[in-house]
Amino acid sequence: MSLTDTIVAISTALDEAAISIVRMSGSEAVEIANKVFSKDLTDVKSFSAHYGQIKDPLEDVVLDEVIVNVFKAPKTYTCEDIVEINCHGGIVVTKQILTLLLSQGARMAEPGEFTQRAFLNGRIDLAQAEATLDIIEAPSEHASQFAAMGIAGSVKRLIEPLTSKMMDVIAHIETNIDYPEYTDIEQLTHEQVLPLSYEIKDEMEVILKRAQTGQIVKEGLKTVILGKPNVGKSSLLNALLEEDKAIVTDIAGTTRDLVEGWIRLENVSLHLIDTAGLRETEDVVEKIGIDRTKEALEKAQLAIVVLDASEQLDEQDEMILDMTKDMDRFVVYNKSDLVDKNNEMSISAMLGDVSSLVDAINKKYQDTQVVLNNPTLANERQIGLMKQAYESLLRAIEAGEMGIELDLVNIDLTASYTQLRSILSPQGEINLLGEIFSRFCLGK
Ligand SMILES: Nc1nc2c(ncn2[C@@H]2O[C@H](COP(=O)(O)OP(=O)(O)OP(=O)(O)O)[C@@H](O)[C@H]2O)c(=O)[nH]1
Ligand SMILES: [Mg+2]
Repeated sequence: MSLTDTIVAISTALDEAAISIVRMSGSEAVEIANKVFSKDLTDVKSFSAHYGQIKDPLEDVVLDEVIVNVFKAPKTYTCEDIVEINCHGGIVVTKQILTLLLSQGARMAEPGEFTQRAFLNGRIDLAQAEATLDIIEAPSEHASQFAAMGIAGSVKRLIEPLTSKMMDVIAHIETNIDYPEYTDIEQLTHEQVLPLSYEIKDEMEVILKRAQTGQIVKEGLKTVILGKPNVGKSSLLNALLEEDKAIVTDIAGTTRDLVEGWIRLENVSLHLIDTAGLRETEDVVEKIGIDRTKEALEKAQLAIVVLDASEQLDEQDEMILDMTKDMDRFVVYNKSDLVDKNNEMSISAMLGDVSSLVDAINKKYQDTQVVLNNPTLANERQIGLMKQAYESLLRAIEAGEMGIELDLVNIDLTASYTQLRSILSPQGEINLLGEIFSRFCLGK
């Protein structure tokens, strides 16, 4: 697969719609378009739109009336010539146009290949490429907001100050070792290297902590609604979602399977899971449901334990409170409309009165606002590399504190640096020597 061949794909969802877009990228994009379009696009301006017809040159039939957008290299998404054909959104006509372009010399693009070219041609870094996928797949508004920051290069802005500081130290140590004759470059000492390392370590800790909160914001907080049968768990799910998602009846044991839904609160998105009420039962189906409840609880990041405010707590309630005592949880008293005495966490799912719970959740996750407004690592790959870089740095610090020679300390510093840089570029592309020597003008 050469980078210069011209690729084509249907960029919009293949479904009946007002418009579909068939996109080509590559050095022959304009030439291929010229073979099938009623106007010559050779000398048109970049970022221009052209109305005309798509014709099959062999059969001389018009397939569709279209608008063609032309973007000329290098200032395009892929850094190559791009031609986008905006046709009518019929499935048949869109496919016909694609087939026609393939027959005229374009190659079917692999999944993600347009973005891959943007990356290979140096227009975006690895983190931006990932963010492009993230914005398409974003399950929530928060996730989408995150991805948008990623596309704008926020991860790079996060990483580069760290790598830059680290490279200052690495290059200096390397120079001391390799060119001791350059007496005008001072010899670094442990007393200079260690404070700088501590500084970088502290910054990494902040980034890692934010990243964890970021993952919660992005994926939604996995929240299990738990309680014995009939306390109003499904009613609470429905009240939070403001729709009748789960079946509600006055029969204990109504919910048998997990019922899921998503909501965006002010500070956090919740991935809500309504569960089968926990109790001893001989019913086979209900038993399976209860097993699923327990599995869901193991994976959950937050539990909402629902109690019935109109009844005394019983053994089952106590058992559920005990099961969740070590995790993040909220305990709510539902059916508060049936009693006079209200406490802080009183709600009435039936009446849609759940504001005390929503307020408490927003309060607990108020930090997420900071995360949302600042660059954050976007996914497990990036977080994994940051953790590796952090651990390498800790090893370097430990060695430094023990007074081990700086050239040995530098091995772990360099490892940490490379791990950090791999967040933005594949390891193979990191030219360590080049980066070291670009710092010092040694050719004097
Ligand atoms: N008065 C009052 N009744 C409620 C409230 N919430 C739920 N109920 C009633 O309690 C009964 C059980 O509600 P569900 O939401 O099905 O309870 P559940 O906990 O999901 O029950 P299972 O799925 O069987 O475990 C229904 O008759 C609801 O109308 C409330 O806030 N106030
Ligand atoms: Mg239920």
